Amino acid sequence: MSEDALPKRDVKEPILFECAWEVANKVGGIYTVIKTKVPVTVSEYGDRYTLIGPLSYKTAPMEVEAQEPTDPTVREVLEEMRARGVKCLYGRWLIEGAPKVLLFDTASMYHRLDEWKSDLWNLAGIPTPPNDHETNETIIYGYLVAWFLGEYVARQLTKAVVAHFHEWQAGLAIPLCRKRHLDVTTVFTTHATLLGRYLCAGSVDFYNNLQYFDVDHEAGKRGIYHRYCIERSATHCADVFTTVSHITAFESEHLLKRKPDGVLPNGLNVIKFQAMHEFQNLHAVAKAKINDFIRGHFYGHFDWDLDNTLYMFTAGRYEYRNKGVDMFIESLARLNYRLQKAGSKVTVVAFIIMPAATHSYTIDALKGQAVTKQLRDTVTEVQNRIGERMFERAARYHGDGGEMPSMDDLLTDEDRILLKRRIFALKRNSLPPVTTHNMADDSTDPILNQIRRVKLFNHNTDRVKIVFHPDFLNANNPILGLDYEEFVRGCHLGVFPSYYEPWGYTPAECTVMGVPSITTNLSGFGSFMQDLIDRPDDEGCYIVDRRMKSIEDSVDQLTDYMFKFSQKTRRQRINQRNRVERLSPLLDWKNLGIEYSKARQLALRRAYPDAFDEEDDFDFSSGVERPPFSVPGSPRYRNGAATPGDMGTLTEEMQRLGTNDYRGVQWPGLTQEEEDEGYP
Ligand code: G6P
Ligand code: 1S3
Repeated sequence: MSEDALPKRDVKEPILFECAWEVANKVGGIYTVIKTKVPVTVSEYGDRYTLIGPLSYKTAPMEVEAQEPTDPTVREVLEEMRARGVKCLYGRWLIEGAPKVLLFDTASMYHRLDEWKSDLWNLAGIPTPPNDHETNETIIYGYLVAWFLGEYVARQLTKAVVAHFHEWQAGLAIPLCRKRHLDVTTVFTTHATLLGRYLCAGSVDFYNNLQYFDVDHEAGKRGIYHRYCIERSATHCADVFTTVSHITAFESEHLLKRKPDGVLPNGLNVIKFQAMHEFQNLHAVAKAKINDFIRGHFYGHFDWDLDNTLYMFTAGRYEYRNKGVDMFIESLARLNYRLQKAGSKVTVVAFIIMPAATHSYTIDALKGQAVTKQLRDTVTEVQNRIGERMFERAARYHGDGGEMPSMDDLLTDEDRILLKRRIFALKRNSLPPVTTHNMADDSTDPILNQIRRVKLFNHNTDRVKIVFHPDFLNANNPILGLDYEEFVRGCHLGVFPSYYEPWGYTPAECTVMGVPSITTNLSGFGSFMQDLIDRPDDEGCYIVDRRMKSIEDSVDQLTDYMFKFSQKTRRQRINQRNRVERLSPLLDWKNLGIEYSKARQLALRRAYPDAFDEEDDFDFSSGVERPPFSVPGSPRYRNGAATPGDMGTLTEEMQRLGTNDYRGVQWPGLTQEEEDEGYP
């Protein structure tokens, strides 16, 4: 059939396939993006929405309920693919919104890897080395998705199909769709760039040299040239290219050589409590659990007041420099000095929650919890016995005006000895450990080494104590037995001084739980908040300047934020938590989901321009609430910047303008001399 003879596809009710390596497969932040966004996407697309991911036999049975496809075209395509040996699971993802999912078993097609690799080389000139497992998975997944989409659009000819891909691991299908001229329109969203992550983890002055990197050379030097080619071809072949923040848009323009069409900020599925004070109560309950851990961990040296203690924390993937742990520890050392010098009665316990290779819990950490538990049990026993005796004495009253029992009668010698034994068990010759686990690489671990360098060893005189928990949190752990969410609620301040952070879910999660946080203007989240709120500091959203300030000045600024926070009264902290929590709507998918709608609209317009009238404006009426949203006692939002991913701004104005038009603080300008010199 000639192209003219093909029926026109309906762009008003398109079909949507969203593809990502983390669909029903938790690896990192993209899982959170996809999973939390599902309810708004389902409300817009209903059964026209399907997610496509890889099939992990370990996790899929817990995440997905198998079902037969209701769409006859999908059923037909899958039957055919199965007949040719493809294994897959189709069903409902068991999360809020219960979307349809299709998971492909990449292992079932490994025998075609070489064939597909040579096809990729012939088609797109992308080379692939033999032993890169992640790339092999990417190729098979990409070819399966492209195969599925090709068969689908060849059978279903009436509706337009939008295929949205996240990150390079899912992006390979995009050049395949383009080269095969599949009648789908594609959106590619990158959540970081491969080169950016690698370059930042080294000791490069990344942001000031972005325009000078010889990208092919740098990728080759790091052994990721083939991956970079996949990422770059997905970027260039997509109808619409987007990132998660303006800072990553800026980075992408230089490293991937395409200016993004738009920014799609990450949201969360915000759950509002009936009563405002409910989240404050949750803080108090969770804090009590952290208090229990502290009594155990610091046994023998626990000589401070928990009512005057603040819990600060950082958490995330163990990327020492990228996540700013280096800056956090240095600032903690300075905070310790300032608190000591000021004679402060406040104690700050700083937690670092970053999974690393470990052997097990340390004996010392386990013992601490055991001896305090024994003490607690003994006190409960003694307490019960005292109660019994008191009751017995009181019950024998017969009108003679008998006296109250004395303490000596109630607390026997036996009880005293038992209690003393438990107290002696709390004696300890060593300092409370800075880590809860035996590290696999104790002597070379960068976090431990820096703690050693700044000498934060949990001395009694230290006002800042450190607990490095190199594992995920879990309510069933014998040490720090809380789930991550509960732990965050119990803390007072999250500290995330990242150097490389395309978005950064950790501070966003703090915000919706009403926990103040510190981020930087190099993180997508930090810049986003700075862009939306006039004075973010006043709202409990502190932003360290890591763009225009020297490292030394940024460390001082971070120290200052933490010191000032430590001077707040309880009342001020409670007020600040209320203010932070009020920012939640800014991060709610109900408001941010519209940016995804815009991206899809743009993709449809680009693929089917004739289906839209000249005056036809984007139709955003479907299901998503538009800001300004109702926020009680609302903070001062910046004028006109309520939807920072504004597609119109980026596609129309920004294509025209230079690089410095990205939202957020300006970049340091280069002198003419520096411009001429280029990247050293
Ligand atoms: C919440 C609770 C209060 C408690 C307070 C402690 O607001 O509702 O009952 O006093 O937390 O706050 P703090 O910042 O000292 O942990
Ligand atoms: C990326 O995960 P990461 O921690 O490796 O994607 C996340 C979701 O978009 C984002 O929040 C994070 O900044 C990126 O770095």
